[in-house]
Amino acid sequence: MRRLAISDIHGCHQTFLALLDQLQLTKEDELYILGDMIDRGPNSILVMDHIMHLQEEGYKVTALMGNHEWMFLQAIEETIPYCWDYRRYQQWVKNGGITTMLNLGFQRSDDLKKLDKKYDAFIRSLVNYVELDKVILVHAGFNFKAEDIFKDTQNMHWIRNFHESIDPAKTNNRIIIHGHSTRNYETLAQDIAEMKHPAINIDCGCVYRSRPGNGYLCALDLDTLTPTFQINIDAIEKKVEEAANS
Ligand SMILES: [Mn+2]
Repeated sequence: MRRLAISDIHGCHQTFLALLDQLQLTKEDELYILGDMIDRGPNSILVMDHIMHLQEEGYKVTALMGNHEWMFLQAIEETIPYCWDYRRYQQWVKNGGITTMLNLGFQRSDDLKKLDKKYDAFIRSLVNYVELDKVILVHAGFNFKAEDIFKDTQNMHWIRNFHESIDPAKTNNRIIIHGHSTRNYETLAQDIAEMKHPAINIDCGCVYRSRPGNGYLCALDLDTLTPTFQINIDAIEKKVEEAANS
């Protein structure tokens, strides 16, 4: 039985499947998806479909909320008629949500009223963090200025550059495993070996295929702290890649 974490798939469905194939995932394993499953990449819907499919088939898959799922949730809430304000919808669309809208065949915020209930339920089922014996899993990280880091949900989705501020007393000496801020895949193994701070960022910028040091999806074994890499194999349309790089 292994425990594995994958983060920031960002709609890269083929790459996700290829990584699962490399891992030869079994129903004994536990797989944690650390958020940002959607937006920017070619097919966010197929990524969500596959995660739901694995869960339905009896695989132990736990999905966490990233800032992109949070923005999507805000955009869905936006369609409630009496709070008619497009800012939150626009925030999501400008931050890569446009690709998810295209996948859904939607063109306007109003169309989100037609969103299949299974996606609505899936987005609302996501958890903000998971505590295991030796590690804590979260999308972005934690705000250690907070009295109780587990109550600051917004920072779990959005925080960057928190490693220097980690207070091990607040995490019970566990290692924080997270994504959200793209990092160079080539230095990941070295960073794990050195472990300057009790945190590991596994977001190797899968969707940013043309950026040096990015374009890989990573699965981290949470017991051995061994990474497995999958190069991005998704056929990303040029316009999507340009939008992702802007
Ligand atoms: Mn993110």
